[in-house]
Amino acid sequence: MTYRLLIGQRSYSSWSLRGYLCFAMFDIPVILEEAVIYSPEFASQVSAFGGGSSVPAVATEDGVILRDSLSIAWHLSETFPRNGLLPQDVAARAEAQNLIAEMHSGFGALRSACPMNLRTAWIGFVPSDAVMADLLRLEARLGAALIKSGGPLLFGAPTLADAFYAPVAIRISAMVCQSVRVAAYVNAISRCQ
Ligand SMILES: N[C@@H](CCC(=O)N[C@@H](CS)C(=O)NCC(=O)O)C(=O)O
Repeated sequence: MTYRLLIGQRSYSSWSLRGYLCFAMFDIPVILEEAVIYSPEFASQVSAFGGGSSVPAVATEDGVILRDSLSIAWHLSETFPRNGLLPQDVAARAEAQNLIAEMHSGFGALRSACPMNLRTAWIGFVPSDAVMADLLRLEARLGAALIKSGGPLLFGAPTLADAFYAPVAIRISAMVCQSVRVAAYVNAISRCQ
């Protein structure tokens, strides 16, 4: 089965990077197509692909278009149960699903204050109270998973949880100081494909 994946620039689009990592980290073959977000052609590129209004989008061989990073993640984890997309252990798997869902629906203050741009770093970024609350929650979530698994990634070996947290972990590392444990995670995830 060969999938087609439509994404935007991975340096500027965290959701595109997540969609890409859902395939790349687990050796799932995919044909990559790239749209240019923030360009006048973007909407027509997504619509020509058969998507909704955003990237990532995936075309399956059955002619279904997956229009959201979460549906892409769930579909691939069900279709490739042997590729290790989620932890084998039932409790760890539930925790990974929790983390993925929370990244998908939460961390709004952090998301809007720290827009994705992996091509630059900021000096003197001062987080607002709301951003700091998100950062503390993020650090608590990552820290708890890393203590339990022993690292270097959230559940030891790479899982979809890393695919979902990598973009935010890497981008906040360029803005704010974090605990040694989370900094080590950022280091580990940066070395993954
Ligand atoms: N909930 C969506 C969010 C995707 C998203 O917001 N993608 C952005 C790029 S990072 C996008 O395509 N924005 C263009 C638009 O919405 O018009 C997902 O998880 O896939």
